Amino acid sequence: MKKLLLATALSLVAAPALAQHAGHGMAKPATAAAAGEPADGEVRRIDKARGTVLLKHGEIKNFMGPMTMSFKLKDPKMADQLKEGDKVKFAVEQKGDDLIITSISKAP
Ligand SMILES: [Cu+2]
Repeated sequence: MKKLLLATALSLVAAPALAQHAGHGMAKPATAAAAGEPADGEVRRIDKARGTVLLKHGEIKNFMGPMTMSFKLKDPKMADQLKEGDKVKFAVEQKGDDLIITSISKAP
C-alpha cells in the first residue's frame, strides 16, 4: 500500500512538467491563423547546424504566453544576422507540429 501511494505522488509531481510544454497551443488549427503576428524576443542560443534558435519570447497574441523555447528557422541563413543576447522582433508560422520563424530582425 505504501508503495502504491508513493507512485501516485510521483506521477502527480511529474505531470505538470509535461503538461507545461503540451500547453503550447500546438495542434490547435483555430489558433494557427493568429500566429503571423510579430512578437518580441531575445536570442538565447543559436544552433546553425540545426537551423534553430532558442528564444525567450513575450506573448504571441492568441497563440502562446511568454516563455523560453526553441524555434526552427524557415531559412537557416536567417541565423547569420543574429547573435546571442540580441533583442528581436519575429513572426511564427505553424507547419504541422513545427513552429517556424518566417521572419526575424533585430529590434530597434
Ligand atoms: Cu513559446
